[in-house]
Amino acid sequence: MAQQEPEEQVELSSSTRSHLEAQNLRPLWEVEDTMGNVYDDLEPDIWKWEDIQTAIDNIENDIPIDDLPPGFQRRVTVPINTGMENAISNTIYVGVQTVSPGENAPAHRHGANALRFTIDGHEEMKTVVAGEEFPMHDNDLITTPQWEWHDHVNDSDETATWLDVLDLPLILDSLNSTNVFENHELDRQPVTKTQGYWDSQYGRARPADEAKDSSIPGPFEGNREPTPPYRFKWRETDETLRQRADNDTPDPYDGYSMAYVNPNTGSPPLFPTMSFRSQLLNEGPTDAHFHNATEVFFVIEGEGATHVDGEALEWGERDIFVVPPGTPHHHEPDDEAILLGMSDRPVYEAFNFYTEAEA
Ligand code: 1HN
Repeated sequence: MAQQEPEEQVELSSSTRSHLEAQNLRPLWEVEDTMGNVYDDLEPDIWKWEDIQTAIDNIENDIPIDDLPPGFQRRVTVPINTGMENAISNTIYVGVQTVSPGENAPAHRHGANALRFTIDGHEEMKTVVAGEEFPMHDNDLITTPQWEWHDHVNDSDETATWLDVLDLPLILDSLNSTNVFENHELDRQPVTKTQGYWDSQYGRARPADEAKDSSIPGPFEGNREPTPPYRFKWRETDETLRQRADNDTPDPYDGYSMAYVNPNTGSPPLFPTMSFRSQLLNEGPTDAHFHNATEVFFVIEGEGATHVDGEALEWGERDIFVVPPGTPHHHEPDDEAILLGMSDRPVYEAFNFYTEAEA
């Protein structure tokens, strides 16, 4: 990813820097150089939204996107696990990105899978993926599959914020490989599709003549079905959660839980490397279990605690926390809560290594 060396170090103010350090947060352009190491002492950990918000506001005030190292203009604050120096886990990376009104995070593409989970969205905040502008509304989840061009354009009058999730540490650290990366020749990739195009290919109604867009690469021999560019609108996901809560029995460990499916297959996982769920918890504490997969959570709504290995991670809306592999854990919502659950379970499943048990 760090193909181009920064020409000069961007300077954060000393107050921004000391706040970041105190809160275990780092700017993306400074963690890139430390990628490529695997860490064995992942800790249960939580980042409170209030601290993340201060960090992203400080960074936004200090640095316009255009001042960032050429080739990687993304204003992102990265939660750093106390046992690590570059990410929240050895497989899943999360960061919180902002784009100010009128700004554009320039187009590039890479081998890592990515998605955006919108925190502060707007109809005029668009992530452009594979030729289509996807409006980012609050809690919408939008995929940026491997090797698809993507840029982020804020035509609204408000700062937009979202969670970036990538399988970057799996590729760079755990596999010690490279994230093949390319900048687009233009800051803004040409918009070649109308809004809703990718949904017409992979949504509920599809081309009857199988004339699916051929620009999605693969599957190559041995590869999983590729994930298409796709926007999961929150109002639809939220509705499905409510339907489950009204009609179904909750899972003992995860409450009422909806898997984001790969629209190409209609089944989870969303990416070959990462699986995503929205989980509604409203029936008291869940049962404790443990598994060898790593889980990262973002709190969509509500308050509560997740007990990990005897430690209570107390969370509120928009907090981010991590449950390390093999640690017994259970959730305890105060009342009703909705979590975005992210897991590297598909990596284990690919090799028949996945295990879980009641704690
Ligand atoms: C990336 O491409 C984005 O496109 C955000 O917005 C964060 C972190 C590491 C590597 C690539 C983006 C990223 C990233």
